[in-house]
Amino acid sequence: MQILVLTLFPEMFDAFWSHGIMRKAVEQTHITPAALNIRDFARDRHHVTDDRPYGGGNGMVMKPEPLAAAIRAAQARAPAARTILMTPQGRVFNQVIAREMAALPAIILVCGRYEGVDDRLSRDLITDELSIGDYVLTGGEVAAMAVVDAVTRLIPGVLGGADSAEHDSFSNGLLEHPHYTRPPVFEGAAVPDVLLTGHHHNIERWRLEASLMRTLVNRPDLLLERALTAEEIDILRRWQTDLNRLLGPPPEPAGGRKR
Ligand code: 4FV
Repeated sequence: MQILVLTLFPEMFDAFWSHGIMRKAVEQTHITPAALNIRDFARDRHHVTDDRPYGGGNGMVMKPEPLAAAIRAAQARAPAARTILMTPQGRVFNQVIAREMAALPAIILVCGRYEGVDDRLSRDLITDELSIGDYVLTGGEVAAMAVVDAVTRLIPGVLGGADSAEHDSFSNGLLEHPHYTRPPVFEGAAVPDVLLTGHHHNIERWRLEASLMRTLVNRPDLLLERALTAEEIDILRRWQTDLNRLLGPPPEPAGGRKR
């Protein structure tokens, strides 16, 4: 995958591309990344890339001309690319989007700074707007790195067999089960026995129950977004029975929905 990042701080990506799985992905040409400096596309003597906002208000806005020139240069280098603006106004990035993007031949990521970029850029140069979450960053670079990291590890061949993405959080729409490694007892806390049995079916069952419980407690919204498997319903029903035994049957909600 060709990855072009447009930013005022290309040096921020030097370290990002040259460590760990990102570095291996570059060396094995699973990704061919480059960071372009938007300031190089500002034609005026002082290479100005920002200006005061029309309508007044605090802060500065990124000027359209240098950004448009930078985007067109990037699109000329990667004609098949999706051009993605990192912005809090975008679609909230998640594992499903990451999986979709991992199949693309090329992406161009536009990193804003200041209060944001002139909105006229989104008209015909930007194909997608992505947000990494409902909070405001000082720049789009950290968001772009999060997207590149999550997408690159899903490109076939990037993650070796050992650390495949199959069992990822969210790969089945649930939070991941807990992980343990040696020592078997750490500061008095033992590893769950079943994990030491080598009994794969029982281990898979334990991991599914642990994922379900974690998701039920930490992210019940995720459970409402997906269909439950027969095995998951079986587990939840058993917990429901245990809870009913503990609490007694729930009072009949007036006209409530029965599963
Ligand atoms: C952001 C986000 C984000 C907004 C103004 C950069 C900042 C500044 N990008 N997901 N959340 N961007 O906060 O992607 O230009």
